[in-house]
Amino acid sequence: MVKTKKAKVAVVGLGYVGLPLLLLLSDMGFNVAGIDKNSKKIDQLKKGHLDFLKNNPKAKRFLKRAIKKTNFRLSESFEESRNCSFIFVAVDTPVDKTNKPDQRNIISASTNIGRFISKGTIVIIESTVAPTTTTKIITPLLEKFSKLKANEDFFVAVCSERVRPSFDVFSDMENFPRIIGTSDKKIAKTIKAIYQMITKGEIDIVDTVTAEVVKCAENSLRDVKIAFSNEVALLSEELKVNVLQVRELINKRAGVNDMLLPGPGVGGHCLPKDPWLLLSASKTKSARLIPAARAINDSMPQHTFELLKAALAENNLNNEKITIAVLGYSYIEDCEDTRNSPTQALLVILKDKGIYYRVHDAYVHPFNEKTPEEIIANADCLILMVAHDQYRKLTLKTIAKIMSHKIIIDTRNFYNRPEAKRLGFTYKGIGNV
Ligand code: SAJ
Repeated sequence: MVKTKKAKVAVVGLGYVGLPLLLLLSDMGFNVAGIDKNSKKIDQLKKGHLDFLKNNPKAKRFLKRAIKKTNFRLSESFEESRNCSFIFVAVDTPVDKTNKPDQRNIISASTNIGRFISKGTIVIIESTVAPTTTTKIITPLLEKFSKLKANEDFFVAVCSERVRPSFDVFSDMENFPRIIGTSDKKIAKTIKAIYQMITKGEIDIVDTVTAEVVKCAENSLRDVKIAFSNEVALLSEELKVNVLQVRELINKRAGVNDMLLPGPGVGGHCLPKDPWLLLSASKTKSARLIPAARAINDSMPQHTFELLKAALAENNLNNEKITIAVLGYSYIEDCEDTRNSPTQALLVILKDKGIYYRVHDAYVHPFNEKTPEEIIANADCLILMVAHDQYRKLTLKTIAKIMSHKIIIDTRNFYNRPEAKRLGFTYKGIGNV
């Protein structure tokens, strides 16, 4: 059993995964060091200020308690990672413009950890990495800069995070099952012991590459499932059937949530990149389904614009002098995270076509400065991009009264189409026109 009070642990990368992990470990009594290259972030945290977790009561409570402790340290220096029992690596692992893994953060973290690592330390990669990254990139760098031997002097394992930025990160962390990838069976028991202190979920132990494939493939599967729904939605529009009814009847069959929801695109920090991390490990480049799914999902903002164009034409309106009210900027409902948001892609298209738009999103500055009603008032078309709960308070009746033209592009099938029709709207939902 790991002795929490004594065990010194470090978390490298204090983002969406690393910061909650650091706060959780500190609250569990570990002697923790948080390391991040962003000095502003370090200073803010030392003052007890949170940014993306500012609305999370547990995070606020944990940080308030932690900064009073002597065994809670925050630093830009990897000096703090000396003599640790565990070092968790949670740096972000983006892909570049050509969808190739951008390994700079992982390389820099591995190099710096290597410089200070001591015998007995276990390095755990929580970042989602392309398969074989741990064995081919991370471990060799740790050996090179430490002059120590992996699986003798120090150990490396993969345990990719499974938190959802749009849910309570701590409940995910404390309940989700985890998959540990390690090449050393004896060390597996120790790593399992620490994760059993973190999560009530089941813990599986596999080899490193299998663990890396599982994490990338589970998000690739979700991306493919969403692309399937988007493709059926496009077909439904052509056949004038309601994709939501199709989905409901399909899922009713076996009571499983087989078919996901169509939408205006796939945002966030996981699904747009993890499929490319998975495929980057393939040297034969034979993959066709996963890239096709990515292309379908990335085409949905353009499809949203096509629906807008059709709706404007039906009302003898064209691009000049119209005002579009866009509801929702974040990538997912009731969340402030805007990474890869489909609305960002749509606004690029509107701007390119010279179409004037106003945006509302209560979670995202500066789109939270006006009320939804103010953004919608006198607009010619409303595009609902994110199903924020607050929009449920805005009835179609109210919307009908304040718009100049009654046109709705509903990318989340958020509104009731028959009611919209009764109120005289031109209504186009994705897969439900
Ligand atoms: N989306 C759809 N249709 C759907 C579901 C999602 O268009 O039916 C869109 C969302 O609007 C969003 C994007 O896809 O723009 C991603 O949504 P997501 O529900 O997959 O949420 P994420 O990106 O936070 O995904 C995370 C992932 N978790 C981790 O990587 C640890 C993913 O593995 C989870 O399955 C997912 O949360 C979840 O289950 O909520």
